[in-house]
Amino acid sequence: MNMMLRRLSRAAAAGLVAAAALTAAAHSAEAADTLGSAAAGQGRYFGTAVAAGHLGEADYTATLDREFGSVTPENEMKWDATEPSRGTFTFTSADRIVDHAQSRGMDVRGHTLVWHSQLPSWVGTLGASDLRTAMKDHISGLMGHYKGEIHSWDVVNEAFQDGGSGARRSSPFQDKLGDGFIEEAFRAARAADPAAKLCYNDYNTDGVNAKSTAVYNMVKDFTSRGVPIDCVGFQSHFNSNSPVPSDYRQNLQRFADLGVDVQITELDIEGSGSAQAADYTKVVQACLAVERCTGMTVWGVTDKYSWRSGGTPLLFDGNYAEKPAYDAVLSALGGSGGPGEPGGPGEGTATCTATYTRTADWNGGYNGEVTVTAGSEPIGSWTATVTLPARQSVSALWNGTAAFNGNVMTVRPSWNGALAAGASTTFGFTVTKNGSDAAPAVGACTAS
Ligand code: 9MR
Repeated sequence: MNMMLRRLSRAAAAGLVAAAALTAAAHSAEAADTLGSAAAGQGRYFGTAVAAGHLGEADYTATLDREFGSVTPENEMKWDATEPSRGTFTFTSADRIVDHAQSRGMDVRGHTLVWHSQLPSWVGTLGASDLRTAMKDHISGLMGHYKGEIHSWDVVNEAFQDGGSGARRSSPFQDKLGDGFIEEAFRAARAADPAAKLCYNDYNTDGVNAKSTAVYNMVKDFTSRGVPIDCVGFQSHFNSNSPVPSDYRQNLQRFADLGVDVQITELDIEGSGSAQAADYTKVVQACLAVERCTGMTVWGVTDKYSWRSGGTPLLFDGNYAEKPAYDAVLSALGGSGGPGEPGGPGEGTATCTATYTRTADWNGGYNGEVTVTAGSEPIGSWTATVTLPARQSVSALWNGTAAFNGNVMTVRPSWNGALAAGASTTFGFTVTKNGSDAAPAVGACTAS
């Protein structure tokens, strides 16, 4: 089998393929009443920022692995971390996070490709033409390394100024390449990894205001001219100076109405107790009310490692105890009933069905999509098998993790394991025909 998937080749190098797939399945089946599984039951992901340096702490990883379906490397994919000198890429810390996530069946958000901050000094010394080349090389080098492994990338981060001007922020990119750098970055990103959702990400854009309207106008311009953009990230760092806006949902909805997904990308809310819990509820409810709000990420696992640790803005305290804000989020996500409890996966007979369609076709290959639908009970996880005709091979897979045995591909969920009764999810894959145009056979779906 000609496997070109990075996720499998990197795992195979560590001798982890089979073990990783089994761990992911076992984990998903157990994690019925957690943030990640409750959000998945609503068709959303629930993620967290992760720092590679904390993965060795048992309580940190236990909380991460139990609760979250998606991870965002907090600093490890930034330009200073990945290309400290021109053309020399270092992925060690980011790989640690991606490997950890994949071995537990979690998905990964990429953060971030082009940003004025955490930028190595060599970038600022380049002239316009060299800077343009360096920006595109950075995008293709970083996205290429993780091709097919990242569900959404923050392509450009924080390119607009605060305040009422709606102007772009000064940066080497803005100052030397002008407004067009954003569009150039998105085009380069689409070419580097066509399967990844491409997001513009910013802060203080959570309500309707001059800054968010400037971003809105850019997205509107992009979608009208066919510039590739799929999503807008709303960082959502809130405190008493910057509270959850009353028009938060309305603002998310106006972006969604442009035809892009919206994501809450760096959520944290300073405070404590029931007031903090109520604010978290507002945010979750706003996302759930907007059909194109595809997921939420909190900016860290525990208060003690938050960039605003003094403001205790997260869902777990410094001892990893669940705060009232945690209960509020879980409840707003509809979480109730652990495995075997009323309403929880495993209570009755969990079943699912899998159906296959070919979604694209060209001379040398095709894309297939399998829709997995839960039966009359909610499910915590699923497994579907796809048997490939002789000679065909899989070159990419998304929204699932695969293990191969000869020509049989066993697919388990990445972020999309838990499904409400009757709800569906899909996974997709690209096949190289190698001269055979026959259709693959999709076997029975099993649920737990
Ligand atoms: O949480 C990140 C912190 O560890 C870094 O020191 C900081 C450096 O700028 O970046 C923090 O993350 C930021 C994110 O990348 C972009 N949006 C604002 C976040 C909080 O500052």
